Amino acid sequence: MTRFLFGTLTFAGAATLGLGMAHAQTPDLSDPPAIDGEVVEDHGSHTIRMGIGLAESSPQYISSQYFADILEERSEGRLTVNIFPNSQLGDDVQMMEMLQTGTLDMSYPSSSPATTYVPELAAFDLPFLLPTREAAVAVMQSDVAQNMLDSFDGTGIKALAFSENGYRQLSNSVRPVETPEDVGGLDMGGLTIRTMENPVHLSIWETLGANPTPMAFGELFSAMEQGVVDGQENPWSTILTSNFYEVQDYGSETRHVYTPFIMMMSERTWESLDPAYQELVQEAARQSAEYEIQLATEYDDWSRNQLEERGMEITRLNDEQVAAFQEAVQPVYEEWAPQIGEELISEIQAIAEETMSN
Ligand code: TK8
Repeated sequence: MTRFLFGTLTFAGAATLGLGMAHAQTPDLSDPPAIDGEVVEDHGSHTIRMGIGLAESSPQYISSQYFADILEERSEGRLTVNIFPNSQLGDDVQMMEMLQTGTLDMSYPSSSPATTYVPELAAFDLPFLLPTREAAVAVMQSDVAQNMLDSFDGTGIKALAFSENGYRQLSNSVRPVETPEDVGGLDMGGLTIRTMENPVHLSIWETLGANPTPMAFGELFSAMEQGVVDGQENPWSTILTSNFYEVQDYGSETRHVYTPFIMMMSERTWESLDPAYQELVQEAARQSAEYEIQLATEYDDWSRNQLEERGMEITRLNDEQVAAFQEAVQPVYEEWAPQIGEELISEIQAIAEETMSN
């Protein structure tokens, strides 16, 4: 336990002080919950390779490190997790394929590119479906979400837990965006926007009059740098920790989609683990996912403020402007709700509404 605490403090300290005078690299982050639970007896040693898309300063990485700490602590060092950040092993789509073939043990993609395995996940891609984080978290912790995780059975992927990628915000290098017309351009020409590899997202940006270009996350920075695309959309924390602000002058607080992450393991790796280790992995995934949501929450507004401090021009939309975007993307519902399932969408809306009436 002492060793763990020391490790954590050192890490947090380095993260806070590391980048010197100019800017803090992380907000004041909650410490991870103490690691409790029994030590799992010896069932052999495993080294688990985990590839993630985001950078070392992201909530995704910091919480994955906590996952690794739980496994290591509770297996007395027999389970080791090596985390490879920054899409260095591949993008979300490639890493999921690697999980299927067993060439990678774990990954942490967005739910959006995983709709090729579990189509119901596309419910999360519907614009403005989850108006508050509380609603989003309640949905991710619901039976509806657990069913989606269970639906990975047989794909070669064991889906362990949902956590938060977060509310997506639009950034671009061309002009401030306040209205759908600013995206679609009319006489200005629509913005070329990189989207995730997901058909609902494609439909959102087509409907708004942009030129959507699906692209792997790992290629995005240089695509923006070289002007191949004008913009992209991701949570403020990603725009900050992946340094997108260096090549994007404008941001708009659109909050158009709440994207979950899903922590995943290769079914081959899962099956190679003793049931006692499986239980530990599942528990650690849940605990670290919960911690990730907390970190993502702490990062969100702080990241936006950091981006402003670093010179990004950020437009906060008023209620009318948000309503104009909601109105403009209505055709996306008409196109996709029947395919995703009206009943599923109603169930999700009911869970969301319950949190908001409390
Ligand atoms: C990271 C991705 C990313 C996602 C995207 O692996 O592709 O834009 O939001 O953060 O999952």
